[in-house]
Amino acid sequence: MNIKDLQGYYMSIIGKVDKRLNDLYSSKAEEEFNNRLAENGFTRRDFLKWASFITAALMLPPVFESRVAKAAAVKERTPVIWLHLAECTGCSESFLRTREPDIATLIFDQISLTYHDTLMMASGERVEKHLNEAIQQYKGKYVCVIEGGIPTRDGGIYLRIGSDGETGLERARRITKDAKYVLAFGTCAAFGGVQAAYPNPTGAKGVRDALGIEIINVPGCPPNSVNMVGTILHILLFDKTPPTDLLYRPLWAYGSRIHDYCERRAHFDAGEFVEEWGDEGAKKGWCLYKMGCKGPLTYNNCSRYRFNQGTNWPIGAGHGCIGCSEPDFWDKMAPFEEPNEKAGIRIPGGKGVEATSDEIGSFLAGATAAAIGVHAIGSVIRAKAEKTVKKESE
Ligand code: FSX
Ligand code: SF4
Ligand code: F3S
Repeated sequence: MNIKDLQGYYMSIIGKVDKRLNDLYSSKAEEEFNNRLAENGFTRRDFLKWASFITAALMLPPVFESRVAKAAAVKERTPVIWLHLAECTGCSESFLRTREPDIATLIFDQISLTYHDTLMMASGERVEKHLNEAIQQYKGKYVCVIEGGIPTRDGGIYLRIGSDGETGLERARRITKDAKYVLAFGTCAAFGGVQAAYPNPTGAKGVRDALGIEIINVPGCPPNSVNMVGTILHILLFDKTPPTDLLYRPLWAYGSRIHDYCERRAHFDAGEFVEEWGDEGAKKGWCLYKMGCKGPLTYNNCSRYRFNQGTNWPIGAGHGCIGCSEPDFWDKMAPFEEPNEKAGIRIPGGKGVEATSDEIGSFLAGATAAAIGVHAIGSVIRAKAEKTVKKESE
């Protein structure tokens, strides 16, 4: 499916959504929800404004605004089990700085965050017990959110979690097995992330590759909160995963490039570039392409929604996009502060048009192949080194 087909697709399933919401709706739940909004200092109007914002972000036709609002008041909440594997927890940080209604309202009222490694007060065996009970109680019904890559080398021994020393690989396998939906939040969970960067000593992989299961990827290092909240809301609303691109990223969030909606785009088109950090162009907010911006190669919507409740984003802060929502970006987008000459981006003054998405696609595929090549070389060197070590210890 193409990004242009999204609205038609959603209109074609609107009848099913209405039926589902009518079945799940309860005036009591709505009353409770309204009370909670008031307790948190929000008016109904604030909430409807937010519903309208998220409807637009999800690329739903405007007739869905009232349905998004209604989804908040369903009687059955969706249980969410949120795991942390190999990562930095930046994704949760980004999520916690979500738009209004604040995280407490969203997490505790619209979804039921049954388990979250980082936000929970408890620790140790009590937590393990709680996790196991939640899995049993919500078997086949819960959404499993995973943050972090999965070390797979040597049976996954490079990541152990919990009082039993379970490996991340075992834990992810066990907890995703009975989940209704699995969402990979962050580039680490989606594609391996920083752990998987060359030389990838722990054999880290994204969840789909490590476990061989169907999941939705919500990459970014970290992803913006709109993409995480929106994906959960999509499931609440439709009981369905969103249409995705070939990398299993929701099209509504990852269907266009950073460059397409960038606030500095007019400067790119006018051939006005920052040539050096701190120069006149930098002060005037000109395009960062020559300083290595990978916005023309990166599919994500940060240029529209920014971070920290819309406060700012990398390009707004004066640095180029480093392509953090693309697979293997640590390897294939580097060096981060130089343009990638091989990407085929034509800047004004050349042919006057930037590369087409087909050209970018083939560049990215090539770059992945190149990155795999580097990893393969790394493996050969490592295998040789391991042999040498083995020989020496014999
Ligand atoms: Fe990775 Fe998220 Fe980057 Fe960090 O959990 S995507 S290192 S922002 O925190 O996984
Ligand atoms: Fe924006 Fe980067 Fe594109 Fe320039 S190259 S317009 S800074 S996304
Ligand atoms: Fe990442 Fe680029 Fe957005 S670096 S946060 S995809 S602007």
